[in-house]
Amino acid sequence: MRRVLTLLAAVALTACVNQSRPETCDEPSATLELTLTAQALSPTDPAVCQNQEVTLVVHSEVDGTLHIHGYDEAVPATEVTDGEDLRLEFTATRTGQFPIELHADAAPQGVAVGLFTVHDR
Ligand SMILES: [Cu+2]
Repeated sequence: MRRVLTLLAAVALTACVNQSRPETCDEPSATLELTLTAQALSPTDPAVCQNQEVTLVVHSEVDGTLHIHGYDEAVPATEVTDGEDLRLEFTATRTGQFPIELHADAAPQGVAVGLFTVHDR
């Protein structure tokens, strides 16, 4: 009985991980729309799949600099301006999870506002 329960738990866990994969994983490109405030990114956990051509459209409500730790080669630190949209286009070659950080002009110390995930294919 215990064995059956363990198996069920394992199946549930796998289903959970699969659900977190973006539905657009098989498509060559992915466009994500995000809203940025001084405290948070929304949604906070943008995710794509490896080798997709990614476009991040960031509607900013704050002045500052945005960057993705560990993805600096593909996405250099970029200025954001309150009321303007920032468009970042890059290829998601590296898999993993990368903190998205905002250095607001009003509070230059970095604040982690989200987590960018690149799933394995
Ligand atoms: Cu930083």
